[in-house]
Amino acid sequence: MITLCGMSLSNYYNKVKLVLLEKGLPFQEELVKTFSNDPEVLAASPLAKIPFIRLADGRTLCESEVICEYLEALQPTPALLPTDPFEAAKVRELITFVELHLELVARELYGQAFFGGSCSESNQQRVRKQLTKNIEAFKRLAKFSPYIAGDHYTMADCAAWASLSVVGMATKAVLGEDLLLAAGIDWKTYTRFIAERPAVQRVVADRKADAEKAAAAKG
Ligand SMILES: N[C@@H](CCC(=O)N[C@@H](CS)C(=O)NCC(=O)O)C(=O)O
Repeated sequence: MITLCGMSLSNYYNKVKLVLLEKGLPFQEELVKTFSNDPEVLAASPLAKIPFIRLADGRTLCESEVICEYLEALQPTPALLPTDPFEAAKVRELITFVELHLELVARELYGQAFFGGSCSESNQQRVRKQLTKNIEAFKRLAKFSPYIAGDHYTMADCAAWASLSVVGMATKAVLGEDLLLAAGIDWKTYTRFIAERPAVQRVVADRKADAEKAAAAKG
């Protein structure tokens, strides 16, 4: 059985979990926190980033998109990538835009938005400028008709569902304006639509239960 390592607070963890659930692959979860120094964690994920997976024979794999591609190859149905190679590449192109050009740029704001840290005024301005440009570019690719890549649910929806809300909330919290909504990307309606899927509901319920457990433990 596959073991998914990480924590449900992580958007990348939830993206992989969503793919596992959509494909009906049996898996178990193991709590691994970020910034681990554990040699076993570093052997599996050299930058100690989550998520990573461990197979029954002990082999491990990190980087969420690499993991999702492995899962797609392992269990091709239900397909989360089109069979046409070009259309599949278009889905991957969207995932790159969501994760590299939106999420990774917005990530600089997370410390202040979610974890009580701070982001300097100059960094905020830099992030705002870069994100504003990247969001316009993303709009040229994303379809939302009704899914992000068109009329089929794909791996790009797993990535977008997991990341767009975080980008929206972080920009609202730190920059005073949800840059996605301001650019006309109605991620809230899209997220609600995607959340009709049972797999998404399970991910959301688990994340909520884990957050409540963590809050109770803090007292
Ligand atoms: N490119 C990585 C990004 C994963 C990532 O950044 N995970 C975050 C949690 S959401 C993390 O581990 N952060 C701690 C760190 O960067 O050291 C992936 O797709 O798996």
